[in-house]
Amino acid sequence: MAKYDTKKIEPKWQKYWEKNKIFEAKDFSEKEKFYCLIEFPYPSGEGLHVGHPRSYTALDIIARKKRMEGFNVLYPIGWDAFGLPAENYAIKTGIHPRKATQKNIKNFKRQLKSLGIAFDWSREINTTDPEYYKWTQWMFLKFYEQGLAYKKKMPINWCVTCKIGLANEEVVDGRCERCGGEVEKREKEQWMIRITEYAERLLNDLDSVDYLDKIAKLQLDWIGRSEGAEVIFSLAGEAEGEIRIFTTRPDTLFGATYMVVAPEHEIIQNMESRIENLEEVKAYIKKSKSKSDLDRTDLAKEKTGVELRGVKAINPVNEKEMPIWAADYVLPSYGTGAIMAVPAHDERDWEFAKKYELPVVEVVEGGNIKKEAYVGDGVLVNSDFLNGLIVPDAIKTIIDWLESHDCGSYEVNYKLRDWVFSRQRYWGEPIPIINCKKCGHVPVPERDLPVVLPEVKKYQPTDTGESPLAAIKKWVEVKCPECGGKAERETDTMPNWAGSSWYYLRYTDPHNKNMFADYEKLKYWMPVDWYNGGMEHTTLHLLYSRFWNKFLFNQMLVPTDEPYRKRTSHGLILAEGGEKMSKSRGNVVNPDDVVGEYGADVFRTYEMFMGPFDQPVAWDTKGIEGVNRFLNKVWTVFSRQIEMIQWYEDQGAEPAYTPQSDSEFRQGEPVRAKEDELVRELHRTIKKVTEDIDSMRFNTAVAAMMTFLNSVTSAAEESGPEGRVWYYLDRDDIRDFIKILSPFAPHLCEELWSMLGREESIFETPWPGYNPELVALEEIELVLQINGKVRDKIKTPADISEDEAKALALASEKIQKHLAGKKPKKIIFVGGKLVNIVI
Ligand code: ANZ
Ligand code: ZN
Repeated sequence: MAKYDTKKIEPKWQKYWEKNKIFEAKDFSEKEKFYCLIEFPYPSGEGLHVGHPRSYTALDIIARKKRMEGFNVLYPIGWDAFGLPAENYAIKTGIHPRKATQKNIKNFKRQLKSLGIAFDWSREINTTDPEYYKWTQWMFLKFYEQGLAYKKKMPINWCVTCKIGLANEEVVDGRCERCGGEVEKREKEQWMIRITEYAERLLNDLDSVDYLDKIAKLQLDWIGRSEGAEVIFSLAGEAEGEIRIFTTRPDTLFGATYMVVAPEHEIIQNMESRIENLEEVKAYIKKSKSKSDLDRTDLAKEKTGVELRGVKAINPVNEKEMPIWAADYVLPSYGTGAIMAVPAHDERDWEFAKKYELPVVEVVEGGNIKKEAYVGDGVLVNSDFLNGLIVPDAIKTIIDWLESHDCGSYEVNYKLRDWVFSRQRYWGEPIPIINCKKCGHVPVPERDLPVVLPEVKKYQPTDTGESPLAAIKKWVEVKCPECGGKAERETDTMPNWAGSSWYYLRYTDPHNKNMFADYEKLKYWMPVDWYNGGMEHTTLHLLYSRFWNKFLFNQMLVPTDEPYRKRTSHGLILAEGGEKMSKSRGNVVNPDDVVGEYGADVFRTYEMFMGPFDQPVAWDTKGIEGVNRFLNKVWTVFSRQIEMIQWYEDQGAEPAYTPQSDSEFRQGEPVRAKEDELVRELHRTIKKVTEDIDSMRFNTAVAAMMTFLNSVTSAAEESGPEGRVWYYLDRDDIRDFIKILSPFAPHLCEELWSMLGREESIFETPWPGYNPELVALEEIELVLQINGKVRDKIKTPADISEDEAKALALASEKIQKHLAGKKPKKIIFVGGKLVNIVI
């Protein structure tokens, strides 16, 4: 018998699959399509992380099974290759990000191929390829044409020491990730994309897709829809102007005792001449600049603020004058950037009022506002015409009142903000706009796309906050496409999220030179049937790409409103012991080492076996040893059985039968010994693996196959004299078992398959069915007790009914003996387990 040699088997089948194009998807095939997608990786210099293959193997298993079930499967791969690490590496070494990226891709590709993942490599894409980002730019211009891309002053993170703008991920605990220096907010004109216009649709259409509950909920929370009212407060005395606030609790208007505006609010600038303590206010504004939004709104953090002395607002319901404060717990970017404070019924307002000794007026009964804010429901008090109403009714009444008095209206608010689409960086798609003094922002004409990233000498962002592109005069200075006059290119580049917002479309037609994808191909392939990715991408990437697709759908450029029919997520892989895997901790497991030691099939199967797929799980060397033993045993048992079958066939014996004893064997009329039990177990295993794959319970699928293999070997051990090899499964049974294992351990199974004398790839053959009768016939040992003491055990079908089980129990001789004529008081049945007779 040949040895299980992964170093020989695995490359052999990888080459075979590639040469025979087994995993290439066919456009417009008659078969039903199935589009499987994983989040394409960023090709980092560190190479593949063991976390990547968890997602890729899972969908590989699904893709391979779907193919065997007769679908035309598309399972593509590509590279999301713009981004900071390559750029920072360039800043350090001077090596062009393109070069570094190419090298990293080469390494990733080698690693992925060594894992035997059934990607359709003919559709490989790369977001940094000008042929690709030409279309990213083209789509940006569509947004611009439709008024969804606009420029606006926005705060950016500015490192005071490095004098450069930082991406959010470069700000760690409010400090610059590179130098540890102070980071402040600076205003800069940025390109924005109006995703908020789609907020309602992004929310409502969650009903039409099949996302894991926790994923849908995160999307929902991120969009953050709130219903309430906008209320207008005029300023007291001579002061011109008003303060608009958003509240979800307009019913508490009579309990509002002061106003709070964000330190960034324009009212402060407008009122400068009236504010008596302007110095103090300005000092406060400066201090709050360095805080993150999270720090500002955290309930646990101490609230701070400063009163704007000299200006007051008027409460429209009772004409009372209210002080106005600036405090950073009010964010400039939510609602209107200002609130009415109702300390009796809002926790943050309550704390703030206590600290600064502001009045607290109860307007909803039910709590103890001396001790804490009462946020619950109840009956309105101290509220004039609202008195006696319960909260929901009071909300309706007050909104009517506000609307009829022209000082407010019903309002829906979203947490979702417009998408900041500018980066002052080099390694991204140039924004295809030309800025002309006369004509304003002029789109680069379509025929001039792509706007290719020029070569630069220095990748460092400039100390004016502009992208390094701004320093390349030759590239920046162009003629205005409209008036022909002197103009300048936009030097901002797009964020990392741009290219990944539409890549799933490009896979349907990756080599198209005339369009981002042919509409007919999109119609055939879209939507993606199953998309798996990390929980960390649930809010940004998932939302951006849904939005992007919806926009293209509106433009009639894509055929479906939603890009992904189904979305699932995998848990993280942690280091042995449960810590996060990281270079600095020195606990990173390198996939190359695992493949080198155990082979790809063990690696893949282990990653599926290590724990529930959607949960975080720690790497465990013992666990991988267990899987290694399992696959080695599969090899030993089945290659031996196949050899045996071959031997019997060569003898002219009927291969479907197994000799029960030496004498039978000699007579040439063997009887198959354990057929019923083993075959039944095989069918149960097929059913379980089939269902488990569909619901991503890969770990229990592997466990079931392990159990089955144990049954096969123990059946062999129980029979026949020592040293003899018996077989209990016929060719068809072996074939079926190899098939259900094949998506997990494709190389090993393909090898066993070829040993069975089959010419085609196992992945071109149908997925095995199971015989429902055999599955239903499962037998269990039913425990029979009297007063909780075990008195007998009998074999019954697993699905035995309560009545039948009770009857059988009472019929048992041993039970009868112990009952000794006594009448049972009660008989308890636990389905599939036991009958307990109480006397
Ligand atoms: C008065 C009030 C009384 C409020 C009350 C709550 C309870 P959600 O549900 O998250 O939309 N708010 C409004 N704009 C804000 C901003 N820019 N920064 C910080 N807080 C802001 O929350 C809406 C509530 O959050 C609003 O309703 C407002 O406080 C506050 F008994 O207004 B409420
Ligand atoms: Zn012009």
